[in-house]
Amino acid sequence: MVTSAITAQPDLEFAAEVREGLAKPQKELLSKYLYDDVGSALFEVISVLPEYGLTRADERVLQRNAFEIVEKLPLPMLVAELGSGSGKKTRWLLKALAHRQHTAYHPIEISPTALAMCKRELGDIDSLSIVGFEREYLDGLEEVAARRKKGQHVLVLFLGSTIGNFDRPAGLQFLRNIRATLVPGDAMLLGTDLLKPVPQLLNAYDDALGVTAAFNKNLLVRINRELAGNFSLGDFEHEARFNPWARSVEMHLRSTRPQTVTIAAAGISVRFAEGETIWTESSHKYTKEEICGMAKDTGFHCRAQWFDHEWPFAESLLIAE
Ligand code: AVJ
Repeated sequence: MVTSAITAQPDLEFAAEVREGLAKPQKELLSKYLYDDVGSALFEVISVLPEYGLTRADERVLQRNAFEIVEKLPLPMLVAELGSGSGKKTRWLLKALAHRQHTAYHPIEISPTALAMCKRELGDIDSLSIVGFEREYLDGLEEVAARRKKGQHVLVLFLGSTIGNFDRPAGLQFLRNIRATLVPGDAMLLGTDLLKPVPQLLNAYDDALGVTAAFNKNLLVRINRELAGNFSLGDFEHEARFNPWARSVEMHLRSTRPQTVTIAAAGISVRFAEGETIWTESSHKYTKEEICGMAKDTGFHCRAQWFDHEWPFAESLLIAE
């Protein structure tokens, strides 16, 4: 049956990527796998923790400057959001935009749960139609771009510093790929977390309540459940580190003793030395000048930037050249 083939596929891919990542000298698991239903719910909790100011800063900048941002956009336009999440922070911008033009909003998300949540959160805004795409970012963006009518521009929203999960070269490549789906005059609003003192960054990724630790360890729980693994949670601890060369905060899971873990559905047994880590996520931090440089290198120019000063964060409006 077709449906079983489709649902079987993601598991095979997950298994293959786990097998590959755990065979590397620095063991690694891809951060996109942190976001199952439990992981997404834990991230929602992280976003209200006092130590983690990022999400609130993003929302504040959008809320405070929504009308000014909209004034600088080339209307009429279609909106595509990459990784809509709950849709909460997008609300202000969409309200301001829908005030000016009837707006078609297309959230793009691989998680159907997140898509449904976003539709529920934003469904009440007047003059806004929501059509979501359950796709990878670039595939979804191509579909949205194909829907544009004559004279209509596309606005890509890439908020929440999601770009920070890419290392710098991959982030640039991603911006180039987005640019390739756009035409001159199209726009992207890019949210990025800015560099700040290291102790503040480390607290943000290692909170007192242990929510980030749970978010990180959930990846092992997920492997146990979905791939028949036997990770013993008590034998791994959460660690946040600042990498000064990459200018990123890295999350790791550290094995507290020598041990062997079996993951049946991936067909592997993996040895861990005491103290050895699995690298699960990187969150890169930027300067405001660097973002405009990245824009320039990828076929955009920086039209304007808005900042939060309580938790240094930037919203940059990039226009395709
Ligand atoms: C949602 C990717 C922006 O990197 O700060 C939060 C995820 N990880 N705490 C980030 C996250 C640990 C977050 N992003």
